Amino acid sequence: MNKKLIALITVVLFTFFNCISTHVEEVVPGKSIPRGKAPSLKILGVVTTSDKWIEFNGKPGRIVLTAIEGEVTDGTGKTVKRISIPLNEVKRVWLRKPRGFGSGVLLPIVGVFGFIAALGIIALAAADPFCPFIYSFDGNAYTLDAEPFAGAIGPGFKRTEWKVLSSLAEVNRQYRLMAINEVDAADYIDHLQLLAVDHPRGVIVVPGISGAVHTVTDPAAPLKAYDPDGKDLLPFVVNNDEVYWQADDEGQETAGAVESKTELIFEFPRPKGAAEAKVIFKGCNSFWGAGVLKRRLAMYGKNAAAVLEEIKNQGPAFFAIKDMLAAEEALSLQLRVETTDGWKTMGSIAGGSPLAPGTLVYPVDLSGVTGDILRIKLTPPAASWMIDYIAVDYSRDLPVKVAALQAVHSKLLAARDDCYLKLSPMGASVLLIFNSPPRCPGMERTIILETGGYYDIHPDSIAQPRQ
Ligand SMILES: [Ca+2]
Ligand SMILES: [Ca+2]
Repeated sequence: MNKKLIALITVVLFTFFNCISTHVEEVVPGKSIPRGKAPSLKILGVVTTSDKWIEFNGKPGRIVLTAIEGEVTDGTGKTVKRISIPLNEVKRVWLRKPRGFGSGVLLPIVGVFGFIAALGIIALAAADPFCPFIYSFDGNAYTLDAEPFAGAIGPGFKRTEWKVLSSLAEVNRQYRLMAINEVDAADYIDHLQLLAVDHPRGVIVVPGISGAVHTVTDPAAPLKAYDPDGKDLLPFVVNNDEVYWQADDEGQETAGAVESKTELIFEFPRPKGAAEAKVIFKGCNSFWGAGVLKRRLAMYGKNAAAVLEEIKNQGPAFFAIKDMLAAEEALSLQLRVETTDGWKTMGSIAGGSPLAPGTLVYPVDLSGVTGDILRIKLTPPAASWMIDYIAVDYSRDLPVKVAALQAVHSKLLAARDDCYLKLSPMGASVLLIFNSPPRCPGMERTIILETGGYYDIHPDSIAQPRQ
């Protein structure tokens, strides 16, 4: 029986389940991904060490001896130029990872140590506690589009996230998602719905950290952005282009370097009298950041299983880990604004998966700010965060029409009621289908994924501490 058929049977089965109290329903697992087996990969593009994005829009790239070779067209699809990039000049890669359904799945893999290491990141991503993977169907292929609940290890860390699904397309008046557990953990999804936002053309729709739908009409780039050494961060953060700021690679493999904080300052223009602003931020945890939790848990050695149980039951270990994550800003960053009374924390910026990072809006109160410059400070643990884009918008939110879409045949996901869809073991998947409402005439549509849940890590998946 193929995986697609199993998934379809699964969604049909959901219609027969009703939830009265806390309740978990197993999902029929699809075909498991063999552990340790390297997937077949095609290289879609690279970011070079000089932070130049090169897309292989001709034939995909491949490794030839010590370089990546690929084809680049001039945009008309006719003129093809072969490009060879030495491996030591490659910073990140985008890969295509074929799967057993659709015509293939695009999986962006963001690496930090060049291509050889990036290949290893496939295994690293599969081993780290980030899940579930949400794939969007665009009519031809399923593309990885979201990876919610990063760091939500246990019900005490359960949270809801919002993310624009950029790869989702309406096909035959429907939207289709595939949720897959691709790691050695159990995913618990409480609710999942789509917000179909019809909005004026040319306006960018971005969700807020708590699910408010914001419009961005006039984003202002930072005038200056710098680290404690005065390094200019503007080339990294001005454009939303997959070119990320990240602390220098050297020494990242040591735990101390991962957790030592740096200080980043961003200066924006402030219109006279502006009392509030929308900070637009796209960033995520790096792969090193993704491994922080796992390394922490691995330090418990043989007691890791007991500690995981304590986290699950919200015992002392739960609060210790929670406090540690907050103090180290491991999974969320304090958003500080310079006021007449000094730096004040005005919000908390969410981290997340490096595989499918999202953009969020953070409204900030500027009533304590004077002058024509707005200064924002972030203090990320240096090696465990990546920042693609930061901007500020002072416009008022425009009226939009929001329709909440429930998955057909999946009652478990309809409400936040502690009735969970459980994706386990590794390889379990479910196809989710949503009917598309008619569009408002003359308007554009943006689809936002809203989903809440958590996951459990299997004690066996925690590696022994590094010596
Ligand atoms: Ca539910
Ligand atoms: Ca960028």
